[in-house]
Amino acid sequence: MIERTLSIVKPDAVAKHGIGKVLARIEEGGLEVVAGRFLRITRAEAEGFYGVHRERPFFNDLCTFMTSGPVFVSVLEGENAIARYREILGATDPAKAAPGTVRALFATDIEKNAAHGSDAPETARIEIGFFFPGCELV
Ligand code: IDP
Ligand code: MG
Repeated sequence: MIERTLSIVKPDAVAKHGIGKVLARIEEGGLEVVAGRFLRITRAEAEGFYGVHRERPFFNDLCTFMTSGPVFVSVLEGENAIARYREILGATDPAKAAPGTVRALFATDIEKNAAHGSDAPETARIEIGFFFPGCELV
């Protein structure tokens, strides 16, 4: 099934000049970039975006990290894009991420883990609408 998913190249990977390297893996992985924005996330946006994690002990630090520098947010499209992009990213904890994945290559630790990918169709739809409010899914 052709899907769309939301990608964020997080502040740590942007600071390491990793935007192009992540995009290269996306494109080599058979996914297409169909929308993109370079921006600095506000505190309120970070808290809203990661609202499902509000009760987790790492929530405050995560929001501080996500607002610490610019990010590159994009919409990816392709066959099974949601699962495929999460394969390209690797596990949340870079210590557990498969060799060659974005997080194995570029992440610093479980928090500063280089990039975000949506985890399911419903969250992808919500997350895409969060940063690309005019972008209707067909
Ligand atoms: P995911 O990004 O692989 O879907 P989630 O469990 O949804 O992982 O967590 C969202 C983000 O919160 C992670 O990408 C990471 O930046 C951060 N995070 C997750 N677990 C921890 C933790 O145990 N300590 C610190 N930060 C964490
Ligand atoms: Mg997640």
